[in-house]
Amino acid sequence: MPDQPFIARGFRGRRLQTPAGRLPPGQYETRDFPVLSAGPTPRTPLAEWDFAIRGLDGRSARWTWDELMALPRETPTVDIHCVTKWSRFDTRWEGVSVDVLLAAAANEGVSGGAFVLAFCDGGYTTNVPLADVTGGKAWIAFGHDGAPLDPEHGGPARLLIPHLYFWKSAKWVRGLRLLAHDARGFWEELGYHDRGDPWREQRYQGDP
Ligand SMILES: Nc1nc2c(c(=O)[nH]1)N[C@H]1C(S)=C(S)[C@@H](COP(=O)(O)O)O[C@H]1N2
Ligand SMILES: [Mo]
Repeated sequence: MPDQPFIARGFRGRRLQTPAGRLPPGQYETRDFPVLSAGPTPRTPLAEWDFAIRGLDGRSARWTWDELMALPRETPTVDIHCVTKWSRFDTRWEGVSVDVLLAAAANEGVSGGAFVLAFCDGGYTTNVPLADVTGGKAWIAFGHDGAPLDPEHGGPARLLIPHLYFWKSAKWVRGLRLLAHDARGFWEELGYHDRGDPWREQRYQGDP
């Protein structure tokens, strides 16, 4: 008979020693990587996959998968915070900075306003201020923990905006629509916050 009759995957049976000051209010640390998806996992062949930045006037910049792979990459290690209250520390990603894509789009004359709506395979959307995806704070991530990003976690590519609640990190992302005015995405329409800063506990519409 085994020492321990039953251990759920990832269950550790003790409280983690979470360093003070690293957890946003109301969060707890986990070492699991839960999957939270509002629908089935879409499977788009890479040959059909592209990423687009759509400007205000209808123009857009577009990258095939191979073109995205040819861009300079970064390997951020970041803490992530889900609005359902779990946080994971030191998650390791590989991706292209959104700054790189926006600069290339601007070179092609694709411009927008102060807001962004991310769109995805499967129809998910989420809105963020432009300032939250510029200045080295957001990536189109296609690697996690040294391996290609698992489809459950948004592969082939997801948005990664670690300083906001994780619902803003749109899985299976296919592009960013640049907007002059904020337009709510999937969870925001259902009452979640337009910005979602975990340090200010911006969980729901009406939170500060
Ligand atoms: N396309 C898409 N992206 C999504 C979601 C989703 O349902 N569909 N869920 C969001 C939510 S609520 C969270 S917490 C994270 C979960 O990412 P994970 O499944 O990799 O943990 O993805 C976010 N991005
Ligand atoms: Mo979430």
